Amino acid sequence: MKIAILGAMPEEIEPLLEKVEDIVRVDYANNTYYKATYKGIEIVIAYSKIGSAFSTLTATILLEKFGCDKLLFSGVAGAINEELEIGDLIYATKLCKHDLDITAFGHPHGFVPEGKVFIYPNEELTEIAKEVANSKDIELKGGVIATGDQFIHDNTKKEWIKETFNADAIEMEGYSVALVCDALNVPFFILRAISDSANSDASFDFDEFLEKSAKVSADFILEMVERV
Ligand code: 4EH
Repeated sequence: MKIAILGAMPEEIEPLLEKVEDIVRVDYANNTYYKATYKGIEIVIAYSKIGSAFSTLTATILLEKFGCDKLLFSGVAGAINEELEIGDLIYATKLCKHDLDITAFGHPHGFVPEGKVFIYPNEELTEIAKEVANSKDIELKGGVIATGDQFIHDNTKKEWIKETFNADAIEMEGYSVALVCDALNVPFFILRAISDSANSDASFDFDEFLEKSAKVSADFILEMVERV
């Protein structure tokens, strides 16, 4: 077994790199991959760079070149659901791509022919996450995560995404990573800790809480690795 742990930004994987052992750096396809072990388990860690294009590339390489047979995403997200506060953990029950739009041809938002509006993460990994949360007394919420190639910092846009997809949180990589794993039949799990509320304060909140929230997510992911 070899587990991929993917983030989008350096800050999202730094807390992981601090805790793993036997790190070997591999440079490939304009990115750096960190082979390592955690409690004897083989892992490969990388950050993709921001957005769906880069995260598609990195997820594909983690599975196809490095041979990872499970993928865990760790990072931060903007809150759409009013019940989510900065620092809260949310895993994806399903993911969609909110900016995918060929509605001009009569298709629903987020849909293209031969694609899916929603992609569903692995149930066993989700159960493991619930076990970790229970045993450590950590509050963990599940919900719809909407991905798009935009940093959302606007209430009108946020409300539209909430109404159109019933989304709870927003980010820029989850759906594309899910799409790669789904196509290659690799079990995956997407975890995010809230860094902002995707409103007019979002860019300030994001800068303030990125590191702290990224660590909340990374610490939880490492707990999961032990149980996978
Ligand atoms: O990888 C991108 C980062 C923001 S862009 C998506 N990540 C963080 C999740 C996220 C998010 N996505 C969309 C957190 N809050 C979000 C939001 N909308 N409100 C970035 C940030 N800092 C520097 C450069 N780019």
